[in-house]
Amino acid sequence: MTSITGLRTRWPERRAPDVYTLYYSPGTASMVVHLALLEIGAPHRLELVDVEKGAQHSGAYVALNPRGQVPTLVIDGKPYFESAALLMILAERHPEAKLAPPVGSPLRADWYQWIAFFSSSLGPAYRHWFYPLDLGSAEHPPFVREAVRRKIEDSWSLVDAHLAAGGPYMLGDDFSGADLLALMYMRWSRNMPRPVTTWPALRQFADRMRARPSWKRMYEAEGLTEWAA
Ligand SMILES: N[C@@H](CCC(=O)N[C@@H](CS)C(=O)NCC(=O)O)C(=O)O
Repeated sequence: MTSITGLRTRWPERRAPDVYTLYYSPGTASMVVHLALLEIGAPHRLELVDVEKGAQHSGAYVALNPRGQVPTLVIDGKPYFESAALLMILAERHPEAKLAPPVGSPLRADWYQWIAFFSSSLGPAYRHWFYPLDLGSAEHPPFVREAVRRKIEDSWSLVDAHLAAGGPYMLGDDFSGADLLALMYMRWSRNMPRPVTTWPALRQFADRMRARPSWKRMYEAEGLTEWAA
């Protein structure tokens, strides 16, 4: 339409709703991304990667994710990997969902700190626990297993003390995406020598988070049954 000034009037562009495709495997590192999508209410498509059958190593999947791991999130036609990065990307693209505090705020700094802690300190320890082949053996020698166990449990002791002093959420009073990441890693401890639910503040946090609708919907969609009570 042409206005009286002779300039072409530009109506605000109508953006199609964001549609994401999440390549996932139930209960794995894709869980935090799935939870974030549900918290946001973003339209998304789930594509199952049958990790048990080695589908993550198929040529078609490796073309999307050269690491041959889940998750992969396709955003506007481009695939991205690393669960914590995907969480941060989604938080940034959907500020209204409040998965991240405002940029520049002190809480934003806390948010970065905890996301980096979970993904770069705790995450690799879990990976060592569940994938001894990464270090070259089908089973860890007892001293390695013990060291990895201790690293995971020390991390949870730190988070338990943090929540006890400044909870109920990782950033204090308000829920954020950092809580979704914490919850995913917490669930992975359920069959370990010391499950997180044996720490009092972690137990309370887990119960609070598992009451969220996103948790129930994710459980249904991924067909999970355990650690739901
Ligand atoms: N740092 C990666 C770790 C991803 C990862 O280890 N995914 C596991 C499932 S939890 C996987 O794909 N396992 C299959 C394999 O490595 O073959 C992330 O957080 O996205």
